[in-house]
Amino acid sequence: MPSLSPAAPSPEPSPAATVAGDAAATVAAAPAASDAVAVSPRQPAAADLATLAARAAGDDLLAPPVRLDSVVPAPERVEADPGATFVLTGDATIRVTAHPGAREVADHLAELLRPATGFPLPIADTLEVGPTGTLTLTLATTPASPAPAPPADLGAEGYRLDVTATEVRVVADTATGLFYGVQTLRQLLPAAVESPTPVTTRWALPGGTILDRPRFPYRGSMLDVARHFFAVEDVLRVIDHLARYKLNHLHLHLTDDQGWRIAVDSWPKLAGVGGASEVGGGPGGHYTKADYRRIVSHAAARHVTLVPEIDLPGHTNAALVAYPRLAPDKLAPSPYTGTEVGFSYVDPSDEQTYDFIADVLGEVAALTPGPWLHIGGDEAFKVKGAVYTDFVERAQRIVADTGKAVVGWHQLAPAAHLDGRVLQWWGTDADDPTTADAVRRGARLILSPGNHAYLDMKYAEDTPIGHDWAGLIDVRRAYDWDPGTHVAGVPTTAVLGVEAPLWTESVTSLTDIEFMLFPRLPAIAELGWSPRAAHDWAGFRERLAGHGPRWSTAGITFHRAPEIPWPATPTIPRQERAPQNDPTTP
Ligand code: TNX
Repeated sequence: MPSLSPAAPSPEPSPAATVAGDAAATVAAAPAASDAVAVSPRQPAAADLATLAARAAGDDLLAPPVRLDSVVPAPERVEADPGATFVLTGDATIRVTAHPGAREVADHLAELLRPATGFPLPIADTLEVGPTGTLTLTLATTPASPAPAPPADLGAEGYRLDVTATEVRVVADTATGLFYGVQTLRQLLPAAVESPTPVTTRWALPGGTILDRPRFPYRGSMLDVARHFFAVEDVLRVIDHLARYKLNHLHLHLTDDQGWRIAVDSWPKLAGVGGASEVGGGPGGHYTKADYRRIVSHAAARHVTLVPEIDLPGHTNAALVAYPRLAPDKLAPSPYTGTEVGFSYVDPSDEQTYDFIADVLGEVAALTPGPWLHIGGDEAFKVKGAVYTDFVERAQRIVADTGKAVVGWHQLAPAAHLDGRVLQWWGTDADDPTTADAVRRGARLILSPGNHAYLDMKYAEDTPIGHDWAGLIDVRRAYDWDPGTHVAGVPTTAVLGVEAPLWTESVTSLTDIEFMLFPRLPAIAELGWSPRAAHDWAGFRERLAGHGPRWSTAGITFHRAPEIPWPATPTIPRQERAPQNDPTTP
């Protein structure tokens, strides 16, 4: 199918469409390849071009800045100053505290803004205000900083953002705080900022002050790379999606019955043999240690901590295919490509099993800078009672020996407490005395209730992929619950945070991943970040709606959930781009 041509047919696609305001942002499509020759039936009329020119001239009525209170997740405090719009221009500079972490954030900001604006945005390691509009990133803890200390205790992740007519200033105590200030700054620019190619528009930011910090320290998502394997590039893109919404943990479900996805030098057949399968009979795959380090470093640059999961004692068929001596009957099972659970387990009565666990967890811990090791523990239906708790207690001690803290699904609850132990709640009834008791004994909880936070659940009956065993999860259901009070008998103080898992039995591509993440991931992100007092479905759906054009412009697939008032599709002609948005829409 031929591409629609740009406005003036020419062998070279026009470098940028002219856009203004959120609703029109998606016209900033990537240039088509050399086949842009056909005269399009959707060529703009002269009147359209005149409107575009008027908008580009900067008429605030046609292209008002984004609202200061439109940020997702909702900030703790927002004070708009409608008289003080800042307009980013080609001679703007980025000024940053001379500090390596802050400098990295400044580089990140420049990388976010340069493609769409086409501005050079040079970075200076000085806080002296330049002659023109500047973007300033200040680490308040640096003694040389001339900035006043932030008025509130911003903590390890908070920031203050001030937008005046002459400057945009982010102040934080840490580079992480600056990074989150930059994510907010990005959302205050027109949606066209997401364009991978230059766009001519008025780069206005709304005036005022935002003071912000998270409600919970752990905000995450999980990607199951075991049921289907996903390339490193896909994982990096998911990390970018998390960072956009101030999520700071990526839990990688690295092993399951259908595949073992991480290279382990001391047990090489785990990845080499156990990695060569996946649901549906595809080729599978695994991450080399170099691959995994790439993921770790990309995550670190986005202030995301990796949480690797080696699921034990169940969900281990792939390991048993590679090393039958770990199996209770010492016989090699067939590779598994179905979607049943609960049938496989490593032999809890054989010492070799604990050598295997120590070797694997030791190598994974050495590759992982973050403090956590996740040992699964779910659905080990054939390892019961004391055999199960004894196994878990040994595995927990092996984790502690690596210097990491244990995370496990809430089935770990009956086992003895160990310092720093974290349980991940994935139940659907929110009432589990065993989990509440483990919390009383010192465990903290990550909230992933299956009926609210499971992103592999279908949105609606007709969602083409996904499960429904925990119910249908539309955006409202993903949003309307409180992690702080969700599980009976678990106080807010014991809640470490929230995580939205994506199991991938039916998810086979990056497009599928994004379709299940968006728009529910921002809902979970808001539960993890925003103060409970800001919780408001009516306001959230309005704010979320403004992100549709951002995702379209960035080429991110999303589900056009009917309960969100998405802005109308722009009427301005645009070039065809890769299929996007809702695969259910013809
Ligand atoms: C339950 S949730 C599982 C996974 C499946 C998922 C599908 C959990 C800890 N275990 O093995 O993939 O359901 O929704």
